Amino acid sequence: MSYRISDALISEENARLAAAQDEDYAALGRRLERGGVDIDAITAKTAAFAVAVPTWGVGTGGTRFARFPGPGEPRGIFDKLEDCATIHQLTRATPTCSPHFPWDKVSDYRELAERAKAVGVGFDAVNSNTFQDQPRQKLSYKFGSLTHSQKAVRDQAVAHNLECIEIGGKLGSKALTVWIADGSNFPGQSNLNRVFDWYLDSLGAIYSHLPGDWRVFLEHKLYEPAFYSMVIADWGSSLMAAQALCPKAYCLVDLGHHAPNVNIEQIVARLIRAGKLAGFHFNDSKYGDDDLDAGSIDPFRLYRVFNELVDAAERGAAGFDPAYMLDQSHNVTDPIESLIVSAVEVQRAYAQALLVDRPALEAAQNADDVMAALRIFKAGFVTDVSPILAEARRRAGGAIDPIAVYRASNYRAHKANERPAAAGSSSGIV
Ligand code: RM4
Ligand code: MN
Ligand code: MN
Repeated sequence: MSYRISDALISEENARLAAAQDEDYAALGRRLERGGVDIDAITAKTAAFAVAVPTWGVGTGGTRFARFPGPGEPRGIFDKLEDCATIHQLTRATPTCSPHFPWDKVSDYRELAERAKAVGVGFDAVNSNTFQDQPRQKLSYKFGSLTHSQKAVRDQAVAHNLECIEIGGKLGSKALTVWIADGSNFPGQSNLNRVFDWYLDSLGAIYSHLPGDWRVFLEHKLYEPAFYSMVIADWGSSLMAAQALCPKAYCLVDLGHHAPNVNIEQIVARLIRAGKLAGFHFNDSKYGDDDLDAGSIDPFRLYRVFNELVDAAERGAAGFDPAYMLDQSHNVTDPIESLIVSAVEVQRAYAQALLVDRPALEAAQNADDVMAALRIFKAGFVTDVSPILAEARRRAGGAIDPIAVYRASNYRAHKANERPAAAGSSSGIV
């Protein structure tokens, strides 16, 4: 029997923190009430907000130079499910995980679906992987996959995506996320126009096999691994493709996939306007696709993104139904702790954005009162909503302080015993 944190431990730890939590929640409630905001309404909305955990995020990541695995690493998807379930048990914010194939490949998907159900997690979007060659793979993706110059390679990449849809169907997923590493490292290496045609062709083939209630999420990325030109480098290319493929194709925004200083919230606003926002891969970064923990570097940016999301939800923007996922690489922290904290930070940005007084903001905008607008806009960000987040967790049976419970449980030490380390270490993203 593998170790699971007991609900009794959560209750015990919650009892220890209950008096302080009650006091903080009541104080914040009184403060918000002065501005006409009902704290319980915000707590209920926050509790309903969920973000999916990436299955590849529960293992220690790495860089091009090295990977330093920690104790009790998951050895496969069944172990990963347990870790994902633990994150949800404590945060009550991550009811689903987003699997990656072939990394999470198994021989029996019914068994996988049953195990997921038994531990209490569902499946979000399925991610295909044509950015690496797999053992015994017939044709190489070294020079591209869905946009390779050879049709046979493109067909192989399409077939892999179709397999992902088939697997996802067995797991209860409703979306396929396609991120390709295709691009060129040198000018002249490929025809910038032709590769886009091939992308549309390949995606069209995938799209024609998409079940009626599925969506396909196109993920763009500015650079890496191609350093001169990525085929789907930006939201413009992504939107052109999504509009050409229509109507179940949407554009996914990974926060780390843009040029430095780019106004991501404006991209989000435009995609919402086009009815083409698929959702997010949340993470944070200082320089590039750093895949750091959400909210760890620039929480204000995350807040600004959520401001657009809350704005869209409150005005009932047509076709607005984003999927929220984390996509991070945990190289120096315990991945479970990073994912717990990141899920909480995403929820925090949401709760804070809910506090913006939108009618007052609009009035200040219309009156050209710039300073008033800025202050109203930032009011949510400068509010410490921690008591709301803790209350949302407590009411749902989670932990007031999830990291404290996780550490008190010695979960990692238990797993180190149960999961003997695999020999050797490799570099790379996972
Ligand atoms: C990529 C991209 C994809 C993710 C892989 C692991 O940079 O963000 O979403 O699946 O990394
Ligand atoms: Mn991503
Ligand atoms: Mn990435």
